Amino acid sequence: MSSVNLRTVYAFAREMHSKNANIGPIQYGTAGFRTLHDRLEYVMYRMGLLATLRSRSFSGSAIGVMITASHNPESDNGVKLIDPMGEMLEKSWEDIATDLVNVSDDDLEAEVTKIVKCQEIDMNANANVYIGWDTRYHSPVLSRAVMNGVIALKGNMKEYGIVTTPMLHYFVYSHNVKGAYGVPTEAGYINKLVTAFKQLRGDNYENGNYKNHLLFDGANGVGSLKMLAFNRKLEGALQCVVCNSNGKINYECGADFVKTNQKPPTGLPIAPANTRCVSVDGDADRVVYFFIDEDGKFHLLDGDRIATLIASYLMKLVSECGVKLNLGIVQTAYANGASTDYIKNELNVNVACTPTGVKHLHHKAIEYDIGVYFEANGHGTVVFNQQTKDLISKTLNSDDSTDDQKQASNDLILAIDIINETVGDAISDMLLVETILHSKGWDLKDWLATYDDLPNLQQKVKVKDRNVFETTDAKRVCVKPEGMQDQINMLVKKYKRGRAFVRPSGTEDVVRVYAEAADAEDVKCLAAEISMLVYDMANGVGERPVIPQQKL
Ligand code: 16G
Ligand code: MG
Repeated sequence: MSSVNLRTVYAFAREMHSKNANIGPIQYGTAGFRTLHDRLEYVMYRMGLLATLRSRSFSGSAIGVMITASHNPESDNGVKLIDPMGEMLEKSWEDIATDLVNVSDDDLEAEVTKIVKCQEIDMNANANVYIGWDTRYHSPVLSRAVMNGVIALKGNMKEYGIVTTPMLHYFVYSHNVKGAYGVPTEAGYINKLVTAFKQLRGDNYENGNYKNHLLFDGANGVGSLKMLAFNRKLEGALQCVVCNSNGKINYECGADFVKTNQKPPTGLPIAPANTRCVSVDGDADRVVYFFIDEDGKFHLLDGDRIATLIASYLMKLVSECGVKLNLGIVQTAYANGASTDYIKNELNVNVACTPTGVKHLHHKAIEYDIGVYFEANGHGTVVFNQQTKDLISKTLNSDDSTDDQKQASNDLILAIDIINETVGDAISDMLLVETILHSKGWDLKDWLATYDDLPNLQQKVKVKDRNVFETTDAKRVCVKPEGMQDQINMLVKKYKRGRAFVRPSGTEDVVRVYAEAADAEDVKCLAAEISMLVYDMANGVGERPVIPQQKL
């Protein structure tokens, strides 16, 4: 098998990154491998091997390895692989990754040989692996293990050090398309986004109710460091005050905390009522907005809101350009029912629903000329196909276009430059939202007034085996255990505008329950009733959920 000696793979594994024989199997989940940091060294080493093989299978296109546990607590870490076009690892290779991680050290060499054979990999081909990590203190050690995996298979690597997950996606893609998307460096990335942002903003940084000031909750993660770097380039075009930049990652702060608890993070300075605030997660691929009004009430503007705001802005520009394009919004079952109604009835836009997990949304979104996809948790972006980009450029450069059409197409091209099309990107999404609010002259109250969210709740139920639950129809219908869906339907029917579903989590050992209804008290009861059902149908562990007192 050519110049690469696979004995090294085994020797490195045994001497440096050995797998404890007692460790149980783990799975490449919704967003890669994720668990306690001290159980991950052998996983990282093997992902270094796998990324090298994957790169060779593409004749040397760069493959990314991102070391992060995203919004999880500080003690966790994880790893996600990035495919050549900046997308998440293809499904068939997720299974290969799972198998590679679960073999013993002694079987590792044979498993690598098997992959090379089955995938017909030319071991003389070039291999390039791009490595990045978040701010967790154990990330540098784990990155060494990834690098040793690359070295064992004689690949080349580039360390990007501490970067956001979406930055690494951008670097991989920009490199592989030979700079056509942007310069694959941190400076190149910041420059691309900031240049477009400043041009769209013009010289007036304020407009109507839009004020040039916001608080940025960086989740004590990499997002806060990078936002400081953005600030240096923005030079006041956006007055963004970076908070939560050096405490425990995701601890009582960040987008996941804010969305799940429906309350503000700790660590923000006292600010006047209605101050615009934004929270990102630990690796800065999710973003949500929020504010506290003059009565002290907390208001959240989540991924559903961001999707509708972006879609309405892009539709307006497309129509001003005078071109016909098929724009669609992609959501998951977690999208608030009110947002789906608003998209269908007010925006008159196509809306699709896919299973949870960004890759599912991304794949659906690329079916549209312009696909806007967001999970309610704030993870999402916009994708444009090549014909769309060509059509917009043609409008800009055509002598037949009016000045208004040229202006709109110019704005669209700049908006596309702000967007990181490879994956959800908190900072890029935020710059786009700021651009839109600025152009509309809106504060967060104006944005909130577009529609009223239905009260909703998410709960977790611990059961003996979460895999007894099986779902279909984008996770909205439970097909196992038998009879479960009929009982959910009966409970949901009792409540005005009731909707609920259950699904096993892809990242935690729990079953998730989602409920919404017209009334906030009703939603608590519906969620509790469904949680009780889950508990009873599947041997719940710990305390049985109870129905709130007032409804008994
Ligand atoms: C991961 C996914 C996120 C999804 C979440 C669901 C990526 C990059 N991240 O964080 O999209 O919403 O898992 O978690 O795909 P759950 O299965 O535990 O509910
Ligand atoms: Mg994340």
